Amino acid sequence: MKEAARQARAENHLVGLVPTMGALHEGHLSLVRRAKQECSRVYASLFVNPKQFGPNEDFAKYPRTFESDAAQFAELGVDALFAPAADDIYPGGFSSYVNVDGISDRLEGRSRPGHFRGVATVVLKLFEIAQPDFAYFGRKDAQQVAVIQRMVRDLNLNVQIVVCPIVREADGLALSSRNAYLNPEERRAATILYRALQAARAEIAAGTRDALEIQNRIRTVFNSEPLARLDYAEVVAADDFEPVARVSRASYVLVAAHLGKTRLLDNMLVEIPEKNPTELVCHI
Ligand code: PAJ
Repeated sequence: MKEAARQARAENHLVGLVPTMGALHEGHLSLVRRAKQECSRVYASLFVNPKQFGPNEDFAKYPRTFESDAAQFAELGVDALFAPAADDIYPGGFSSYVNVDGISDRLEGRSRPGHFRGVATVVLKLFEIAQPDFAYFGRKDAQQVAVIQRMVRDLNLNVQIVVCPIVREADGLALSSRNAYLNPEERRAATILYRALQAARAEIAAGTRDALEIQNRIRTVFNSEPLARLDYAEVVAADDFEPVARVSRASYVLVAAHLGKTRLLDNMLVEIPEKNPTELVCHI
């Protein structure tokens, strides 16, 4: 991979990298398509990163579908697939980590201690190995994007982060490799995350700016679905993930919920247009 990256740079290619853990779905593929539009060389990585899973999480049972993933990447014109073994990424004695303090400690980081340290560490390694000009990430994992953007800024990395929209099923459920864990009843109930965000959008469209009111609206929607257990509903600033009392700058409305044993995430980006700052724009 390093040799390919060196050659691409020598040939003045614009290199795009799409990091994944495989078990591909349209969300992943949308990142590859975007990269193909913007870059003359596109690399994908496929690595189920043990360091971002907690001891009681789903590392062992995380879906692994290498053959079909590799075929899908090839079909979309990915120039090289980097799929290292865990020992190659973390050889014996590995002891260097990236901690993005603050952002990493809240929300997902609180539910999953060490998760973002594992993400930031592997993503920095992938950047070093593949030397991309652009790296593509989904807004689906908004806090992950904020952690990586902060790392890029703080460590002066020579890569531009491209954030891509959330790809959803026809009924609104955000695509996720973990949706495969849902049984049919849970799958039906899982649209509650999307429906709660729609209710939050309606609340904002009606003029609500108070974070507590938006959160309460989401809680009420969740109360109508006994199969779902809300983990958190939060309104945070988009750049530093600090909670906001009112939506007065670019913010995320974030939800995390359990459907049986499966934990799902979703979010809505709320932007304040410069021209008309009173008309907030919500992206679900
Ligand atoms: P993974 O969960 O495989 O996701 C890879 C990329 O696909 C991430 O940028 C994620 O945000 C994006 N993605 C997932 N579902 C999406 C959807 N419905 N719409 C749009 N994009 C979506 O995220 C990881 O892997 C890992 O943490 C990784 C960054 C590879 C580091 O190990």
